[in-house]
Amino acid sequence: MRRYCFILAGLLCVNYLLWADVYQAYRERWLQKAEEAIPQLHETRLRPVRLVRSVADSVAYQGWRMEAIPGLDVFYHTALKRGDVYILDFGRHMTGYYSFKLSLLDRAQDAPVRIKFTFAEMPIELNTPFDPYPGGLGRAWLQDEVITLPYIGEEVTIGRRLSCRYVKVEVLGDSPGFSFAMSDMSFRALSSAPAYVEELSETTPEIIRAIHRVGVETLRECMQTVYEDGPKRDQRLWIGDLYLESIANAESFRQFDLTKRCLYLLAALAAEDGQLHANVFEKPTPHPQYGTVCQDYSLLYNVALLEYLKDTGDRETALDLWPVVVNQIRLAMTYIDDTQLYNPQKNTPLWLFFDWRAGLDTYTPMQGLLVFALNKSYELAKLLGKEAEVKEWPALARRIKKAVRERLYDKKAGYFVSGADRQVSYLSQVWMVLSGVLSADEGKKALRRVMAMPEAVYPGTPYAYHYLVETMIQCGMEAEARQLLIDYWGSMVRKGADTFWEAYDPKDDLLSPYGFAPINSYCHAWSCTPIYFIRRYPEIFQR
Ligand code: RAM
Repeated sequence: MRRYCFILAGLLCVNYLLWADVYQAYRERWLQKAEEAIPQLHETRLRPVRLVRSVADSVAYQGWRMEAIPGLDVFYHTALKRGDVYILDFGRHMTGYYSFKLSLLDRAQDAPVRIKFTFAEMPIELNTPFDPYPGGLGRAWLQDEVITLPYIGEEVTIGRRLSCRYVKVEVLGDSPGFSFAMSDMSFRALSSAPAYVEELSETTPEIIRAIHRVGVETLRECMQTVYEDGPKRDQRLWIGDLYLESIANAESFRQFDLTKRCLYLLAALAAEDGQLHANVFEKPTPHPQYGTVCQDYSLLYNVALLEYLKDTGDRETALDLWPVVVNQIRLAMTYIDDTQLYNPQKNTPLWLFFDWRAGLDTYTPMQGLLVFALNKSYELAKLLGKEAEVKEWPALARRIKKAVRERLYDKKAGYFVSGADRQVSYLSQVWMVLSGVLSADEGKKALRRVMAMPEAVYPGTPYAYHYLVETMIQCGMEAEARQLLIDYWGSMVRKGADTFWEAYDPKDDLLSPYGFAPINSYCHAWSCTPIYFIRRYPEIFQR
């Protein structure tokens, strides 16, 4: 009888684990904590600083540059006629709401006025037809709006939040019966970042100052009521972006409420089995992108929480969110197979992201990231006095490390390979260093070798380059790390970036993960991390 009772209790437990919402007891409070930490948005009112025109230029980034033209002083009194096109330059990247006013110049309005606005972060958005739309993401992210006004004179504000530097005005409908002008236009720019960022040391070269400036602008624009990935496109909280934005924020704005809000929001919206969703939305009410789970991002949440605790000392939050940390590891471990490696097929296959570089094999990077996350999560456990609860983690990490070395390291060549085709990529070496599988010395050799191989798969986004710079610093390759930052982010600055871009390959200006460069985000969260490097390692970057 007792035996049956045990079996029954066991079955109930399994059933509970399979079907229960593991965060049921916490969700409501977590969501409330997320709401309480919503930061205030600071407003700046901006007006255009010049009129410009697009000039096709094969040497310019993506084939277009902007040239200033005179006339802004008279623009507000100039009669607008059907077919007129003007481009207004606000002089900086802005995120917020656009307003304008039309006024009557003579006679009486006898027909509606129709105007098309196109808001652009980059010249390419003003010079590429949007339709027929070839992109892989929703067409309506592109920022073109047609407005028809039966009555003019009142200020009009476009309802959707926008992200741009340039505003193109095309007059689609006027009337021979009257004349009108655009008598005002302004932009209410929003950000939850405080205004101030400490100066760099006086010895810092101009190119590094410029990279820092652009990084700060990028982060400022992405800091809204969550860390957004891109204020133009996606406009939501992704874990991978959050991690990088939060470490850059810790070195600059130090707006920690925002980090806290994001950590709570992601936890409150996790799936019932405990797994975090890769991204969440705030509006109309907080909800996740159901079904989108990314294994590397789930694990990076743990690292983001650790860094938050180290930066703020906020143990209360870290303890509160500790169950999320444990669950990300528990769930990832269900993918470990008999070889002691992460096997993507062992359980429901999850998205392994790592970079937008097409064709990247993520098998080896995944092993490294898992060990990295185990190490960092254990560090967090120690800070919170939770080691006893997770005492098996160090041994798990050791087993994976051993298996990885035995199976994925090409000893003769001195680097790691990935997948059935034994792909050689920068990111495989990167994650093997960050996990501690490769020592600093071995890592240096592996990286130098792989980076000298023209056929090696190199990163396609600033997101992946971030980890490469971090790895170089860890391997004692300070000079190379500094040069890479100058070459990669510096070349965006030289090509005219006001804010750093989502995807960037110096060899391919039209690179787009979505098949259409205008839909790329040109102010992208994960690209802001030069701020982190420059401020965190002044001895490398500020001299
Ligand atoms: C895109 C965005 C975002 C990133 C994901 C993986 O939608 O660029 O920043 O985190 O992909």
